[in-house]
Amino acid sequence: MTWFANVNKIKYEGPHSTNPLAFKFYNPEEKINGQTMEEFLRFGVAYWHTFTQELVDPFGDGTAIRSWNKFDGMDKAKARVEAAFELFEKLGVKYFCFHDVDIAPEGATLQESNQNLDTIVAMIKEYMNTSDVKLLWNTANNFTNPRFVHGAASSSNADVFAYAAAKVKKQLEIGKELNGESYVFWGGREGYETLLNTDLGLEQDNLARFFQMAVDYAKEIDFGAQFLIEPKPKEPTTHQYDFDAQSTHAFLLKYGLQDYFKLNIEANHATLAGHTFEHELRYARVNGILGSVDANQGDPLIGWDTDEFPADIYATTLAMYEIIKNGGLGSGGLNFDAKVRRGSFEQDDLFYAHIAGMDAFAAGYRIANQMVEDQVFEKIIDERYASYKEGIGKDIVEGKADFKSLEQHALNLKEIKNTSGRLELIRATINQYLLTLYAQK
Ligand code: XUL
Ligand code: CO
Repeated sequence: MTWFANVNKIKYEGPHSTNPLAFKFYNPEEKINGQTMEEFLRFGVAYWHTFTQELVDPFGDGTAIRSWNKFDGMDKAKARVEAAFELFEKLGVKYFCFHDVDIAPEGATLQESNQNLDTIVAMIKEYMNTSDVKLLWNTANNFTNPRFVHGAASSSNADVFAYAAAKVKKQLEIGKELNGESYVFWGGREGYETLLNTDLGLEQDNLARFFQMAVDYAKEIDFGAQFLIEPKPKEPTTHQYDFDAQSTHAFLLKYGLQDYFKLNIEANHATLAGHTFEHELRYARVNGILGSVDANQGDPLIGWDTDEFPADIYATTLAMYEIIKNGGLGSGGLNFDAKVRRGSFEQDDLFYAHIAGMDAFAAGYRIANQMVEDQVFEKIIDERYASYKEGIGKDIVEGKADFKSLEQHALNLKEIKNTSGRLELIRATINQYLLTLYAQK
């Protein structure tokens, strides 16, 4: 059975190809800095958007035409697995990610849900054994079902806390079974809508208790995946507890969890938080907690999480700069937490979308790599902070200054000379790199 009969294996044809079903910038075998693009970029497909999402929006029903929708229940779940591995293979994507409810329908009871999961996980495992596709990360969906109306680990109801724990426990076991390289916690409803009925202190303490229990259980079953928290400022709750990279970091430090978690940074979550994508990546990177990336983009004109496939090369270039400086993503990757637009409802659009996203990051990688080689930003920053390399600046950095020595320095100053930040020049330089991508230097 083939699910994508119109599509053959996608190949790299170079930047001048006019074949819509070919890569223009992503050449999986090509080595950059000693690593193939495939090894460094570690692209992943998000099961929920690609195989489960019906393309609903808050005002309209789903528009997606999907051939597996002729089935129901477990038959649909099995058809999706077949379609998924065909898409992975044709795209040449080596990783995928899922929530429990994406791969198997929830049953009437927890036992039944777990049985459904076991059946599908066995099928996925067989496909994994006969391909080189690996699990980037899995997670428990503790936000869609009405039982999570008041949250999961931060719910006001202890039974819900227990139910959420049971679901994560099962996903940790599945992650181990499928050799998952990372494991994600996105706090879908871990936050609050109004303080008028909320015990914020208890909710945050409980969330930390939940994370600690997950760490303990992973250790108990010897599941070595990197744990990741995915910050998001709002949506669905008004105030999410994992607002952004910095507040999530503070949370981890407060509860002594910093050695067990890194962050999964999502572009559209960064912009919802009022940050740039590169801000979130930079904060995580310089604090040693950049673990993985949900690669997408938002719509600057709409205030919600639109999860578009990334196409903005300016943004992917600045993102790839951070990832290169991070030395790659380790056991993380670039997971397309992205869905085709509601108007792109045909099944083949799934291929166009992934090709667009992979090419956008591959192009960004090539450009950023050239900029790192030429030390573009390093030179600018070195020069801008040169005053900390000698004299009083060196004393400050080396901990040899105090308020008295600083006052003495200030009293002796004849003038303070600042230098220009040269932002316009820097932007023009970035444009040169963007536009001369394939020009020989
Ligand atoms: C929601 C979101 C999730 C997480 C996984 O905004 O990004 O899909 O990536 O639960
Ligand atoms: Co995400």
